Amino acid sequence: MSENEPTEHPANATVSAGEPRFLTQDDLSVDTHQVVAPDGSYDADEVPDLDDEQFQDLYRWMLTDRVFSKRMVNIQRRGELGTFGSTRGQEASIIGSAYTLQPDDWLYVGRAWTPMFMRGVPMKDMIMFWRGIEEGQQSFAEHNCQIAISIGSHLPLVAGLAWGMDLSGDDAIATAYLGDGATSTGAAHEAINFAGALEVPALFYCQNNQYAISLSAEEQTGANTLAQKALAYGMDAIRVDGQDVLAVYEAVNEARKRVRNGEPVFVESVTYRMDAHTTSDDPTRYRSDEEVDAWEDADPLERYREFLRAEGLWDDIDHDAIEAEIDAEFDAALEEANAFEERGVEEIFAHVYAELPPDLQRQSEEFSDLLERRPELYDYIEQRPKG
Ligand SMILES: Cc1ncc(C[n+]2csc(CCOP(=O)(O)OP(=O)(O)O)c2C)c(N)n1
Ligand SMILES: [Mg+2]
Repeated sequence: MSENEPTEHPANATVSAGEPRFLTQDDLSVDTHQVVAPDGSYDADEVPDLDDEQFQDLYRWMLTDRVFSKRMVNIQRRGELGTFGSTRGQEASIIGSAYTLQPDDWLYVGRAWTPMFMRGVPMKDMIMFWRGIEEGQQSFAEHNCQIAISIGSHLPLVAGLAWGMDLSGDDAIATAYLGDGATSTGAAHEAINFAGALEVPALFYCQNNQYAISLSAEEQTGANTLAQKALAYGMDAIRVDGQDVLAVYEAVNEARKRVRNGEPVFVESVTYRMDAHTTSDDPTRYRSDEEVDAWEDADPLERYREFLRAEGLWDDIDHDAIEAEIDAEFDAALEEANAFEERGVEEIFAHVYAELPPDLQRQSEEFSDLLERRPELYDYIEQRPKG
């Protein structure tokens, strides 16, 4: 046998002799899919097949996402919300992907709120969710969607949901949005492995927004890209420019078709979180102004506006009027959320079990007794976080 010449192995793998050859990161070259370049140029033949109304729709939803984040941060600053995680900078990544999903698809999100509105969830319920009020989540569930706050916890659920959908022959998929940080959780490995091994209709949409709170993506992993992680689990992957809404739409639309055919897919969307992780975070402590300015230049709405102008669609879009409509929708939603009735503190025992297990039943009774005996304790209980 000559050196390094591959021969057929009885186990059906090729073997090689001579110097041991290691697989390296460099064996893999991962491209980033793009339709519209940062300078706004594009090849007209490569534009995804959407009609004018859909192109305009994408803009409206991206603007909705931006306005919603701005308003939520503002009301938090006024003391009307506990905390909030802004999505400014990630609008193309969020909208381009969610636009491909169908109402029966299950959607479990990380940092992405507008996809819920796209499915019919009222803004009021999202405000309530961020105030810690459970009722908000009831309407999420009615629209086949939920938010995972515990990082990565939703990934095995989505793999399981997809398995169930497959077994019952549903014409739909299960989708998980996750962050760069979530790819380091044990749950991500279990879920992606499970989905890859069982070929369930699960789509993993990873928004690499360069940070997991203060930990940069480079510090997060030794892998060159997040997309390549999926390959180890036998799952196909694509990396896409998350500032380019058309590229995201196209990549995820193709991914969804594959997933529907029982080929799970992992998508890495390369984007940036322009604001703080949440309103409780101070990003100036871990990233430079130069870096933020560079990404400000990669604004996804601006890039998409260049495209719309070139296509002659911008003249039909009244940006100011759309923004005013979204603001009015937010005002109405806030008013409704503010009108929500004050909660009973006993409710900490509600919502998880249809029938309270004996232990919790006992605690619930003790708690009620205590409050009856010492009503002054109410002074120390902060009810729902209106402020
Ligand atoms: C299991 C768990 N550990 C820690 C946290 C605290 N935490 C909240 S968000 C976050 C970082 C998430 O980063 P990433 O997955 O990149 O999502 P992003 O917030 O950037 O969208 C952490 C550690 C949590 N919510 N859940
Ligand atoms: Mg992140």
